[in-house]
Amino acid sequence: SRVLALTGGVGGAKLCLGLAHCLAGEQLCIVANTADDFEHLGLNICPDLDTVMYTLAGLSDREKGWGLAGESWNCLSALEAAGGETWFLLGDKDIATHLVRTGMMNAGRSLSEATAKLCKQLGLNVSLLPMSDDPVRTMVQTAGGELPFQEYFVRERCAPEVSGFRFDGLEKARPQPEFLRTVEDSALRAIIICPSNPFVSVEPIISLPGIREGMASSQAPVIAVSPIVAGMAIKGPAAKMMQELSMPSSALAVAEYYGNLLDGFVIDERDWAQAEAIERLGISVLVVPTIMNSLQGRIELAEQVLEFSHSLM
Ligand code: FO1
Ligand code: CA
Repeated sequence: SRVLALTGGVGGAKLCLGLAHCLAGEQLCIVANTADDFEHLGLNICPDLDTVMYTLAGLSDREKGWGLAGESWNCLSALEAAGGETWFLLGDKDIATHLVRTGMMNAGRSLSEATAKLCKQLGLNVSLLPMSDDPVRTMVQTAGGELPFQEYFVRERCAPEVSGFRFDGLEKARPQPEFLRTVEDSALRAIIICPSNPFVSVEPIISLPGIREGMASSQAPVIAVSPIVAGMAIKGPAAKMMQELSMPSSALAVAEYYGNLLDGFVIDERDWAQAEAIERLGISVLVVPTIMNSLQGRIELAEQVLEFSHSLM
């Protein structure tokens, strides 16, 4: 019996690491968002897959949460001197990942095959899957027009006011086959929505054809961990986006957004006062410390989420 975790980048990756410590490799299936992937300088770049992969391998940069620790930036400096685009920071070691993936995909292999190869090279034994092998691209709608996600996020530093999102390619994209099989697996133990951005990390994954339906009809409990604590996002623009979309930036608003997809919702102890209102939505609530600053914190939260899911079976 397996656990399925749906995740974006930095915040979600921390919980995935905790889950990987609590479960045997074959018991955990991690599915990462690929809607913030993009093609840049001829490379296929998959920020969320790489963030999860580097985090699980213990190689991620602690401070930034993305990229590799101990990185050097010689290529970026040379790129600048050569008049190339340098707004997206690519470290020398990270570039090797993009070269292997791009090479495989240009030779006709799928993103799943490239991801499996990269994970194997790092000695990972959990299954980390892209949500789809078909390209899906988040377009951020702003007053000044639509921006591809990385241009909004990195180049414009999330400054433009957001009015909505469009996931280019989503209707035609098929969920990754093992992902779909896992959602439909009658022996599935839990579906965990990691503390990632609900609008740009989780929404594309659960909107893939068949996934929302599969989650709703699964006998496995669906549990989300709130990415909003005390009105703020732990990382990234989730709280800013909620304000711009005229939603309160609260754990309750995240629970309302996911709605009846959820059986359980995990909120931080600082938000204990919202538990009652969330339970009135018909969603069970677990109140615990959710800030994962250490490996121990990540493992403890993962243990508590798994125990909670068991109680909801
Ligand atoms: N995030 C940034 O804020 N600035 C960057 O220059 C940047 C480069 C980068 C390179 C490789 C990679 O895997 C991730 C990178 N990220 C960078 C993070 C990335 O933009 C993610 O999409 C966000 O963390 C949101 O999930
Ligand atoms: Ca259910």
